[in-house]
Amino acid sequence: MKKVYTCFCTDVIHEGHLNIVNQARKYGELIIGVLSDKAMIRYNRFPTISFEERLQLVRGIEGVSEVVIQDEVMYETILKKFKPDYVIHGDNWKKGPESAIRENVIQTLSQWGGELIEVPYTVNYRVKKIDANIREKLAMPEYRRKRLRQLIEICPIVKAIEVHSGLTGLIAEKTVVVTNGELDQFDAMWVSSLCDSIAKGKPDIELVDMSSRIRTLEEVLDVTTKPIILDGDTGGLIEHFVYNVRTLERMGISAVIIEDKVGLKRNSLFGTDVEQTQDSIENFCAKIKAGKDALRTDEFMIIARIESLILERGMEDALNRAFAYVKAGADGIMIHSRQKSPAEVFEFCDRFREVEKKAPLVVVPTSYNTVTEQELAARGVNIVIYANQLTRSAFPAMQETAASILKHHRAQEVDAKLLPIKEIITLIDEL
Ligand code: SPV
Ligand code: MG
Repeated sequence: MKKVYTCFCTDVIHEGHLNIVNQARKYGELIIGVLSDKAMIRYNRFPTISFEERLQLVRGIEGVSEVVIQDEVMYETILKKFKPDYVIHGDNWKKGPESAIRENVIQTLSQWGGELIEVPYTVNYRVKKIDANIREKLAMPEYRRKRLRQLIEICPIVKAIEVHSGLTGLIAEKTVVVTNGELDQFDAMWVSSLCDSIAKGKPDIELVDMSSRIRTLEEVLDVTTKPIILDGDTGGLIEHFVYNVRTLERMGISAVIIEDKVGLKRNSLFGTDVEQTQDSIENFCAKIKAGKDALRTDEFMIIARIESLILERGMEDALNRAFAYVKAGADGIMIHSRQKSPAEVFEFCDRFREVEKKAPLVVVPTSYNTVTEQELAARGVNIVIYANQLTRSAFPAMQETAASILKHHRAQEVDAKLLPIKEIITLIDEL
């Protein structure tokens, strides 16, 4: 009996999957790999059911001889283990990032003369509807809110990128790359106070108020499924903070990060060039406690951001605060730095982790941008935030376009650098 292999990474078995199974059985006995959570989130989407449930789902399909765990997006390791005569797959992976997986399969099979069978991908109203339903489910508050905590458990490091609108949200949601034969994408979104303010032409001084920040969040929530971390500035007055955390929690936001400053907040990257006042440990702990008390789920995270290194108050102060904030109930610590080198952040992480093994650590490597995700993960960092890069890339591009049109009294010269009209009008999918 010949061996046929396929891999499923789905929460729902539909007629397209059953078609693959029926076709496969004509060639021999079928082994189905179920993609692990860790691999599934790198590949296409976050699972809405547990890995165990996905295994059960596939085990329930008639005519499957074995169900195994596929732990990597690329098939190489699992194929080498089972050496199937055939791999069967829908033909939808010929284009886009998934073609890298297809290449990996063809390459591997060629080592023992195996063959790839591709069946026409099932696209009809019913299959599309099932797919859309899964996405819709992921966008619901009860799924989205807890997803950040789930990601922290699954990923070596959670990668968040700045968003400040529906459009930037779509970029965070949909950008997928293939590097070194592996697929990758962002895990979460950071709604930066700096970039949300800049998008409105305002300075980053808590002038863009919470009602306006919530409108930005709604825009992003409306068109994405990935979890959102809100930059909550100082959190404001305790009396206001408790209302705001409830609103955010209800909306399906996963976390708010508040910084230990009071009074007129200025952007941290100004450092000591402007006057900024750090909050007392006592007051800030009271704010954390009040926020935690106001919550109705244990999913939403209140993360405390320490500004001691920014304000040159020293490592001991930063560490004292970190331990105090965790004791007060903070669900994580963000340590911020504006040094060119990651050395002080590394020292903080090492010393923090000597004592505190579990509380998630968050960093924002804007100035120390040579640091890699792998180096940060090795120091016990759980979330890395790329806090402003989308805004910083868009601004010079827009300026250049405006200047070119002014200079040439027409738009032709700059056109080659722009998104073609055909693409801009189809950029956003219609329902
Ligand atoms: C933001 O993105 O608004 C931040 C990070 O708070 S920083 O700009 O580095 O202070
Ligand atoms: Mg900010």
